[in-house]
Amino acid sequence: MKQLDTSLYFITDSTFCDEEEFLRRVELALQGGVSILQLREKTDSARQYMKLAEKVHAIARKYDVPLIIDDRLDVAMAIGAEGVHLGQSDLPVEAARRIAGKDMIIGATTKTVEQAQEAFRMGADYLGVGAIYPTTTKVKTILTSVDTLRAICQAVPIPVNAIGGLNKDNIHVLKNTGIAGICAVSAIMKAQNPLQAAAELKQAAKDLALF
Ligand code: TZP
Ligand code: MG
Repeated sequence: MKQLDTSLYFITDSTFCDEEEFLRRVELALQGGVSILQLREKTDSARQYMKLAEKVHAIARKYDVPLIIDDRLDVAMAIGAEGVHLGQSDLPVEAARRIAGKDMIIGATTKTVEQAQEAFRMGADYLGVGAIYPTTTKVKTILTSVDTLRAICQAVPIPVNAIGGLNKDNIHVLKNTGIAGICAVSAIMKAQNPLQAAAELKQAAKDLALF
């Protein structure tokens, strides 16, 4: 059985810096206590995605943190990543599970109780739910209320993470929702010091007893 710690789920964004700085920031975030890492690339070719994923995987391994590849099961499998994250227009979880086998961590984005229950039934290991707040990260999403987030947490027995515009100063709204963790892109990726930002986010969640 996979032991999954989604408490501090860091998602990358490589669009605003060069590769060296990107990899440096990813490593700092890992040093700051990230528990699970997602490589999220939108514009690259499969080959570029794979090359970058290999580099990120080598770093994540040093910290014993699982690497999840956004959208692309082929890339995840090609580099031996620990998991894949699928949106509502990506490969269905059921198909991904059939191809990848039982050990691959499969995450799914869901915005309603129905989507969440379906993703669970199809074999998802965890869910991402949001956007809780408006986000500056490039993504096609709509806002999800905290009430819907709470209802999803109650409806499925797998870890549910909140996502979207989250930072240490606004995560208090997630108290008593039943989430297993928080996802963050900008709050860590674009921080002056990603190590400190990750550590502070982790501490804020702990202080608030969010999960
Ligand atoms: N899905 C919903 S919101 C979002 C994704 C990928 C982006 C979250 O980024 P940030 O910078 O933490 O708001
Ligand atoms: Mg995606």
